[in-house]
Amino acid sequence: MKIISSTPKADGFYMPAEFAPHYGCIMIFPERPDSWQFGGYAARKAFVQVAEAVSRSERVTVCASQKQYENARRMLPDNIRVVEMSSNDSWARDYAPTFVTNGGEIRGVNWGFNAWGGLEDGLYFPWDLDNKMARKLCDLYNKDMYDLGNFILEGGSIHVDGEGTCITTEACLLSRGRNPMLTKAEIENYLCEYLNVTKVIWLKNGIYGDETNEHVDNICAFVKPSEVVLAWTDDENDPQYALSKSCLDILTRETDAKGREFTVHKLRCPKPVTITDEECSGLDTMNFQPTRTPGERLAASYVNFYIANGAVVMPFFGDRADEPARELLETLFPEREVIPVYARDILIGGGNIHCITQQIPLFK
Ligand code: KQY
Repeated sequence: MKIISSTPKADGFYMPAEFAPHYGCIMIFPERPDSWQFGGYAARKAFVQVAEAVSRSERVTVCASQKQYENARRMLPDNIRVVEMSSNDSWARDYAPTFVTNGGEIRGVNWGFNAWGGLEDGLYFPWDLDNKMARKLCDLYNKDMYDLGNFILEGGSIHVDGEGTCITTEACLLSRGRNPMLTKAEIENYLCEYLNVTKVIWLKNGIYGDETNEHVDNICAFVKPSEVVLAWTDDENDPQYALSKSCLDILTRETDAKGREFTVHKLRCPKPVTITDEECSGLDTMNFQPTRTPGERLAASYVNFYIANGAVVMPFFGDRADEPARELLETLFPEREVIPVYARDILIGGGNIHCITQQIPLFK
């Protein structure tokens, strides 16, 4: 394994779309008691269901701390590899490597990670163990790595079509806690060089109340080139409406890197999901402060699904919108099985199924 000082674009490597074939998937076992209620017991069960669903069609590796190793090994089926690795929390999407390919070989990209905003508006401190994971995982998989540790970016803040287009949000990438010394054009240039894209679509916002500064992976996702799903509500009085409508307007007037117009499928959100008193009582405090308050709205969206080789693993919330969302994804992914996982216990941590998974593209 070596660190490469050029860029993926210079070397003919690019980030493939999530719907392209995978070698496997990386996840991290949850345990942090100020993220996951009641010590993470229910979250671990939900993570196991996600891992099991993904493992039906691709290799899954779950990283677990020394403390949780035994639990992870006992709870996960034998076909899932468990590797002891320390982290601060469990968001593989955000700090496992972003893998790029040249159609044969793959390499990792290490972005800097500062817990979604560092000391400005980050969500925990420290984040040093998370920030080392991309390197450790490139070592584990014996893949060379581009090191862009001085540029803050989480994997959940980008989506690509594998054909030159990246979608992101201004709310996140231009936030003060990430790269305040860089202009929008400089940030875009990093995306073009390290994802090897030629067009970046800047949505303004994401999901209302999304504590990541509104990651794109909760609001909009490619289902194929020039075709996306967009989290939607028909309720004009819901603060989500204006955010989703603004995304729709941008996607309607934009074209992708190949000049194609977008087909946008509205994926209607569940009715607002709020955290209960009981759930809050199960969360540890952080610096003597509660991490959630009873009644707080959580950033629930069906767009936060993971596309595995043979499946789409999607969140269910116990809402009337669950089944229509499943039906739409079944129509859009006719060759994959849509597998729902009841994901409230993941949502309480601040993300969902896409946020806790990171795909590794197929390599030769
Ligand atoms: O990518 C994500 N959605 C992670 C959110 C982390 C929140 C920490 N509580």
